[in-house]
Amino acid sequence: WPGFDWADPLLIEQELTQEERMVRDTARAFADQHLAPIVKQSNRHETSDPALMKAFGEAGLLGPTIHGYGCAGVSYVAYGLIAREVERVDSAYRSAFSVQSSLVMYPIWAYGTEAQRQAWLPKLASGEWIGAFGLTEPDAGSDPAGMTTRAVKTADGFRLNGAKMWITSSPYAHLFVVWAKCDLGDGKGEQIRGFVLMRGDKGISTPKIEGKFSLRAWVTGEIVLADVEIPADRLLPNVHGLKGPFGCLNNARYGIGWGAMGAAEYCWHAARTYTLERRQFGRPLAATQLVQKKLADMQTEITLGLLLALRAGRLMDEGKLAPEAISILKRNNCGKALAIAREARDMHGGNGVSDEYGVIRHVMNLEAVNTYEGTHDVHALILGRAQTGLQAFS
Ligand code: TGC
Ligand code: FAD
Repeated sequence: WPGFDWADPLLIEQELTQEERMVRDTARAFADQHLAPIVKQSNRHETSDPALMKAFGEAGLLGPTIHGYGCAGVSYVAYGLIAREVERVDSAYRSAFSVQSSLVMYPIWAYGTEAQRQAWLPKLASGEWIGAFGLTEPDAGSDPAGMTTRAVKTADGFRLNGAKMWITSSPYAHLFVVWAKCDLGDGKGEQIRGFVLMRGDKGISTPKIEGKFSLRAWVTGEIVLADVEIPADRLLPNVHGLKGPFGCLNNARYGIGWGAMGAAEYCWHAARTYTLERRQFGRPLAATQLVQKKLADMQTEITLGLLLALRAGRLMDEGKLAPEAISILKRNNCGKALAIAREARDMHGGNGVSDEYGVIRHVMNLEAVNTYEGTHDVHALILGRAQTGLQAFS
């Protein structure tokens, strides 16, 4: 019988192509060099440096599945591996990466004109520009169809009014993909449409959300729109309706499914190391049955979660991954990662609440990760609807 690799029991490493391993190694080196050394202080003091996005860009990690426009053009599995390595350090950094890649660059690529792609994607790929994605509003979170932000057609463009809440990167952003209801006068009536706004547009402000006890290492804010006038070529013309923002969310949720496993792996390995070193009652904690059961549960859930992510990635690359299957991935892996992080925190005893050990930071982060991009329960309702044909949202 072959030997057992406790950290990779099902030899997932062997399922990766050479290119995927290379991308993963690049992301790991980037995370070790640029993210791990700063994360503790950044999280402790709730500070972050927007220049970090340029470092992501220089490493070639932004918008990685897009071909051309300064992007790497790699597989969705490779994209997932980047998310896993970045989130192994901190979910806030993966958030910055996900939003830039899947929620800002993707819609410009998928729904924009060639001129829009040429104008904006290279600057976002290099990290020279930071992007934000505005869907959620103060009174419309799980139910984005309830948004009240409106765009009104003017003689030479659009005027936008409204407010977006809980927007990753907004205080730093140069460019904003904002979803608003609009009647283009094309006979389709009022529809949700995507608009690209710029930092310099008159009437836009992006206050930081203070007092956030999750994802403290990267900024979150609002986007407030007061009579913001934009030219006509800022409309993303090739999509209308909720399938516009949801198309972006499919990609981002997929990446989060991988990323959450990176955070979970950090916590599992930390719990293993700590309980091997910590002695109570005259022996290592890791020599107790309860601790070994907890480690076995973590190992099992992470192995299953990574297999799920890998299979989803292969299907994504073949264009065969249904959005509902992405709900299984996002819901399972975020929920399991949060449970693992909480368990790892407990296994560290009192030290577990100190940021010296990192696990409490992951617990706090994963609370938000389990909530954004569709809460754990909203994904259950998506799956419930898909198997019963009955919607239970309202
Ligand atoms: P529903 O009737 O289901 O659908 C309306 C239209 O949208 C289409 N659609 C999708 N298209 C593509 N992909 C998907 N996943 C899609 N889901 C729905 C659907 O086919 C339909 O199209 P059409 O042409 O027939 O009009 O819409 P509903 O209003 O009943 O939606 C319910 C629900 C719960 C599924 C949806 O509202 C939902 O997913 N809510 C969660 C909201 C959410 O995820 N928000 C995320 C905000 S962004 C964010 O959190 C970023 S954090 C990132 C970070 O920092 O990392
Ligand atoms: P609500 O929708 O009010 O939900 C509250 C609770 O009610 C949840 O437990 C939910 O599961 C439950 N619930 C809701 N509906 C039902 C139902 N029908 N049946 C049963 N239970 C239900 N949004 C963006 O657009 N862009 C971003 O960049 C972005 N970044 C974010 C960053 C952070 C740090 C956070 C915390 C959020 C971010 N969000 C972003 C917003 C995020 O997507 C929303 O918080 C999320 O979709 C949930 O919406 P809500 O907060 O309004 O909660």
